[in-house]
Amino acid sequence: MFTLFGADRSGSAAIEMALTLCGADYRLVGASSWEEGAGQDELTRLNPLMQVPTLVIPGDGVLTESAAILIHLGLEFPLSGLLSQDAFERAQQLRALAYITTSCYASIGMIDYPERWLPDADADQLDRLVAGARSKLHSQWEVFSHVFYNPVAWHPQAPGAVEMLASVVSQWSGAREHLERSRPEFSASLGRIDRHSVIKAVLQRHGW
Ligand SMILES: N[C@@H](CCC(=O)N[C@@H](CS)C(=O)NCC(=O)O)C(=O)O
Repeated sequence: MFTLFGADRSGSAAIEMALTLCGADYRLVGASSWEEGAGQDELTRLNPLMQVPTLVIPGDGVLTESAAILIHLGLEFPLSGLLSQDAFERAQQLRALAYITTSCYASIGMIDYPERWLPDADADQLDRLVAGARSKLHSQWEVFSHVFYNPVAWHPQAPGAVEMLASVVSQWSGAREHLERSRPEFSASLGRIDRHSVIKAVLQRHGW
């Protein structure tokens, strides 16, 4: 049994999708740094960053970092389709997962918590940092589409780990609206992924 610590409209949605695709048994604990409640102490004990997704795997190991969680599940459930069985394709999928988390997800952290980067800044400086990070985020998604929107890395007809993480992380900070204007084909492909039965059910549960 897996235990997933998560919150509505957060990155834990991608892990819910992955666990569902794997047919894995899991329970969901609502917890986050922004919602005080029973799960928060437990989350802090497991993950000192108090971030979600945090996943407790059978045997009580703690996994954080979306890319690591998705790769672990892909390896544990090789027939799930989370990762390709083909080493050449999988290499690009691992690259795409690392890209989304180190580039796009990292920019979201700056947009949501600019004071963590500029603790002494005034409101105007924080606003400028948020605006810069938002613009950077949008260009990071354009680069994603340029590099990964191809038949090796991107499989909208059978979404796996990359498509699930992209579907969720692109929901934030105006990325979808930006891509609709700047990369309409890639944007339509994201829309197709959102309609996959497993993904659609989780997106709906999260109110997207
Ligand atoms: N590097 C982490 C980032 C996770 C993350 O930033 N999660 C957000 C929610 S989507 C969070 O919990 N933020 C709360 C905080 O940083 O206080 C990952 O890839 O999973």
